[in-house]
Amino acid sequence: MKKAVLSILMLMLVISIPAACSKDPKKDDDSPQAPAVTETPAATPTPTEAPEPTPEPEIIVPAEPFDDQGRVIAVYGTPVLDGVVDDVWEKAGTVIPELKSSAAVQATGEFKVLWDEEALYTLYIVRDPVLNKASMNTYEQDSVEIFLDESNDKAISYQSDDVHYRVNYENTPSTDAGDPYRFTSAASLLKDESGNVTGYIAETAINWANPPSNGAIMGFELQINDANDAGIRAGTVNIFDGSNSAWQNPSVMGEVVLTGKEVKASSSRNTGMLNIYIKMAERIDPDNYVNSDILTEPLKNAKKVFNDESAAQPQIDAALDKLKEVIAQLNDGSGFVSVDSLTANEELPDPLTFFDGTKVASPADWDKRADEISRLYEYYMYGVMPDTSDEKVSYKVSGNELTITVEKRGKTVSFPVNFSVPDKNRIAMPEGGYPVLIAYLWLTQTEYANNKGYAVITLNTELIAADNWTRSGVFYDLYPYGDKWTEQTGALMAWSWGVSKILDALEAGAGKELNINPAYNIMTGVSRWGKAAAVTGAFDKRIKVTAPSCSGAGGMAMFRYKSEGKTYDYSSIGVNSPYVMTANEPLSSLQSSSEQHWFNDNFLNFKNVNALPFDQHMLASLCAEEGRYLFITGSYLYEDWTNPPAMWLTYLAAREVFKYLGLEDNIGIHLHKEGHMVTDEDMVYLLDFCDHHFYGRRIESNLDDLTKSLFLEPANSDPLFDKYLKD
Ligand SMILES: [Ca+2]
Ligand SMILES: [Ca+2]
Ligand SMILES: [Ca+2]
Repeated sequence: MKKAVLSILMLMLVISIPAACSKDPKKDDDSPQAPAVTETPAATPTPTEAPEPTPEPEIIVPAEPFDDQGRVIAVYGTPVLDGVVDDVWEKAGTVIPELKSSAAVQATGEFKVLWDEEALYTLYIVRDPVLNKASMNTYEQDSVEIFLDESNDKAISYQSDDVHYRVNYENTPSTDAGDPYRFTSAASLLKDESGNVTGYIAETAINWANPPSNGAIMGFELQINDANDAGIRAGTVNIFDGSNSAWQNPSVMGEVVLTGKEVKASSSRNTGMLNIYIKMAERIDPDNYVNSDILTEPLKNAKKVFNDESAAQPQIDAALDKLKEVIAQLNDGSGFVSVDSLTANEELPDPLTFFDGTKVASPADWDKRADEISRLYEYYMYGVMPDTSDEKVSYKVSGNELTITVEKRGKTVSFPVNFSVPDKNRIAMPEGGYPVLIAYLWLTQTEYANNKGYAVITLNTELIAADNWTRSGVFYDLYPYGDKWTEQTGALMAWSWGVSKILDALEAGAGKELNINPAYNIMTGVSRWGKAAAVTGAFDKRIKVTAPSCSGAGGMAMFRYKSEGKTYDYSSIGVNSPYVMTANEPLSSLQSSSEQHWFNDNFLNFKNVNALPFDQHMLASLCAEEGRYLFITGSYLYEDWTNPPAMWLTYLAAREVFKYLGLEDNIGIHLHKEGHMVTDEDMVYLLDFCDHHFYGRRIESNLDDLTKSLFLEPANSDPLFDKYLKD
């Protein structure tokens, strides 16, 4: 019996794995669904229907939904993942989730939980009069979620054992944290007698990382996302998490206790992970690797062991280890090792030491090292800036719009940008034209900048690369996102390409026409566009001043520096009680389905920030060059997610490289009191900084302020900060 169930489960794994691989988002919508989703073998049973009479009914007494500690009880049993409620679910208690985040929520549900040696299984029966999946944000679609803290250590941010998955009513899965291959699902629609859709059923499985035994307790939460007919999430329904923060904070989950396994029930063979890796290996395109033949034998052996009923656990584990080993050794010809082969290091990597351990010995060496850092970022994180040497860039000016046209190998794309130039009759124009602030999206202080003698150009990034998984926009029209790392450019890098085209157009004559001097440019943006601004300045050496604002993780915040849970003294900015930092944006959030398109595929393989072969002071140091500047801004208050102390650390550590090159004055930081934005105060400092460095003008601001922060105060001291403050 177990064998039959397992083989059906395996079949389901085969069917749903392509959809489960969120790394290929293009396929998400079109991938074939498990047949059970739309064509259930029989009329979809619902739990309220009376069971069909059977000749010898087995009497099953369902478990209680909760134990006396309030934990959800998972009962031992193996369902088939097909979107149909199997008999085995009757063993499990029915959990009725009662925490609704909003009165507008119409969905109600029932959950059941089972487990065996392979996986944790959940059944969701959701009643929902309106099913909608129009939103680009998967969590805003009608869908169900599972959160699991397998080691139950209740960390306040996602660690490698914490996972968070989702599946919508059409069985499209998405992963916010964890290995997408570990999650499988099936879904089917609930209909009333007239055939009207009244809700849906979802069955999911999470394969264990570490197979548990009876009595195991884990962090656990289930959630329904209820979309309204406008495609917006009306709210959520949860068992435990009334704060709606389990997606970023595993410690708010409730718990599940695993029960009911009979001691002699099984031989405890766990082939789940082996199966997952076999499927993964089978999906690898041999053309993408120069040594793909190393996979052949280990894969053959793994399949043999998997199909051999008599294979013991050590043999299964050995086959899995070997398969993992060769997958990690696959060589894509980049000269870089796979993410799994990188050595984890808690220490900040040294910008002045090459990847192979050689020290940078001279400023000329630094140029080579900077080149290496750029290539590390292109390979492991942001994706490649493509070779643009055969592009032809032209432009047209009309009103306040500059339309830029890029032609490459017979393909042509165009996009407009808006500009605003100071009035020549009021504001003296420097020789060569006005300096220009280029901002992603918009700039609140455009009038102020114009009055100070700065032109402003704004770029709508959505035209360059859509801010979602579709990999669409004019950039991807010219450089389609592919399977090979050399064909993968994340959205932040794609947006940067857009800025480079603005500079190309200005240099090609638009600058002269508009009274703009393209050599005197400043690049800025806020939040995700702050991350992008940092990338732009790092990769286009024509950017004179790089000014990323509130950029946080993936931007100017050091990955390896966590400030959450730490206490800060902010009394000098009028905050009286100690300021306790809440969650910083974790790696898993950048890798989630709503943000992963900012990066390439390799970046999604990092499970731990310590494995990154760089940290963000190295991105910052790519601006360290004669005549180039870095001006970091951020916010002290209510910006815990962007991790301001980690941005201060990035400043301190990057300053070492600037110092090494004799350019200490070319880097500054200004953290304002509050606001996820470029504030007026930031802009005064920024333009004074530029006036001073560009033209040697007399300015009001004290530029020494740009070397200071509240994190210098004794109560906020940290040995890591101090290390950079010694001299
Ligand atoms: Ca089923
Ligand atoms: Ca955990
Ligand atoms: Ca709904």
